[in-house]
Amino acid sequence: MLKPRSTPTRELVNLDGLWRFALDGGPGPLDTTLEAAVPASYNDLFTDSAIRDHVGWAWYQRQVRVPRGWAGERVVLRVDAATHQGRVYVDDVLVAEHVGGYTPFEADITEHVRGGQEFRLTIGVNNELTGTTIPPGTITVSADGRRRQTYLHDFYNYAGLARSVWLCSRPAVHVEDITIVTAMDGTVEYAVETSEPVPVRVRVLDAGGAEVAAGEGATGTIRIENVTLWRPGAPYLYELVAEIDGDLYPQPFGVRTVEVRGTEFLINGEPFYFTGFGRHEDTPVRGKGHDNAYLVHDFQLMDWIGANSFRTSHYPYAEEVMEFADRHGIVVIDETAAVGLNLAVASGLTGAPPRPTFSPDTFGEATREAHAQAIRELVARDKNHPSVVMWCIANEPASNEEGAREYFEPLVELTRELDPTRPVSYAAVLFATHDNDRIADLFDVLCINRYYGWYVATGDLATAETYLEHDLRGWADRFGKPIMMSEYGADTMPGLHSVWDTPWTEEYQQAYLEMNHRVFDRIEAFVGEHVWNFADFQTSHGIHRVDGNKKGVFTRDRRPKAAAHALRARWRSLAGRK
Ligand code: BDP
Repeated sequence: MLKPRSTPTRELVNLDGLWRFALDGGPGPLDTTLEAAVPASYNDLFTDSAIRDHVGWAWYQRQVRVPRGWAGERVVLRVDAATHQGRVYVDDVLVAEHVGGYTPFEADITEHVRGGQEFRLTIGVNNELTGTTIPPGTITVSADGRRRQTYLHDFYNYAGLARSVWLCSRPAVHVEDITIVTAMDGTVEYAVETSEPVPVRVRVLDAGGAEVAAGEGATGTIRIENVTLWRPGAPYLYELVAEIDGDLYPQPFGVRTVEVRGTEFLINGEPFYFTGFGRHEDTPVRGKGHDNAYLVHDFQLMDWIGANSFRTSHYPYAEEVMEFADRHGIVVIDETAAVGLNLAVASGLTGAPPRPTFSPDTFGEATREAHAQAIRELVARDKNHPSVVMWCIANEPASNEEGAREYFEPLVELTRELDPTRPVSYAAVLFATHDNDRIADLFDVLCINRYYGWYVATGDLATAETYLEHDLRGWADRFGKPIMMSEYGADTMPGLHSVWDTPWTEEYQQAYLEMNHRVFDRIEAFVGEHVWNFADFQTSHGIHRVDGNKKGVFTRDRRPKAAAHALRARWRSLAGRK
């Protein structure tokens, strides 16, 4: 699905702002005095805990005027994200319904609206997570009748319209989709889908707008002479302009290749070593609401610290983030929202007897189909971003359990079918070891999440170091693939200090990271390190959380903890060597 853009043939109205908001409602006029900001999660906007803890539908509403000049055009409504399920009504008519909280959807509403006139736009959002949603969760009813949502991941279940909403015009016969695959010699393979079979022309423009290649036909291969590659830290973007009679769409792209060879991860044929973070979309008050000020500042901090990459843990991020990464040469591992497919982790936390993760009664066919759909929508949205170098299709699944292979094999195949150009990975949980993991051979890169010195061997970094080295060497030896640490981190309260190895102190976070780095540097097949987490983030309540997860190298308001300076020294010196 193409991102809405203003072009000579398409216009855009941004519908962000203040919308009427209520928990009870439907397409009719909302009976409320509340207003909610869009984009923002609704949970932290209000002081009423009934809103924060609400489970079910919530309603957003506003009047929208269709521009007068749009008569004769198709009118499309585009929702960048409705978490986790959205229903869109134009006046009283349901025009779109979508499941999946982090990917966009749209509806052609031409038949329901008139140029120059107003309509009542209502969007219902549902935050429920169940055994067949991605991510999964469970709803229970407490003794006093309240519905309660639990889930198998720690980050808070923020919900609402956390990204932009758009009203777009486009010609009746239009460009629907564009796929671009590049090679280092400047070869550009393209495929343009149109709403009807019509002649297609393409032009490639360089960053200065000069035409550097052109072709005809809905699919084809053209070549940019003296191509400038997109490189990590040195981005360069071209635009492929797809044209048909009456419509034109410019798709930015970069020319670069990605390949896994032996134990190396190659970008443009050169070994790449990932430095950076697993992150979250999480800020005070906005929750997961996209915010351009935080976008700019977070990328500044990543640059300051010497991070060349990040993983979109644990869901697809706003498209603005992906485009920013393209423009600024930051490398991205792009993850689906499949976090928590692991009932052993849940039982470890709750004491409940373990149930098998993959079974018809737990996560079966229907979950896998939702997961497949999440992969389809992620690849469809992000396939043309040069910054995206790898798909991560799940975080910490029970890859050691029976049924894991049957569950994952078709999903890996699907991902490769949808995009044969990028490596595929998953992030492995502590319980999945090189001995008992059942799926790692299906993937290209071993992404390992480990917390030795935090959840295991807490406060004992010497023991942690031996455990970690044994564990990582086992993976490297058994699979012979590139291996990276996709999560390692220690909760840290800023301002807490100690001369000893004392968990929660700033010194401990630094010593913990340094211990990990000593081990990484001893393992040849190592291709990267992503610290957990870039910044502190909000979680559900729990006895091992203090106002959220404190493993951030930056606080939630983006101030550096002591470890930030140590990481900066390491990553800046690695940038010179690796
Ligand atoms: C890992 C999860 C991550 C958590 C982290 C933690 O992948 O989402 O936030 O643990 O506990 O297991 O800090």
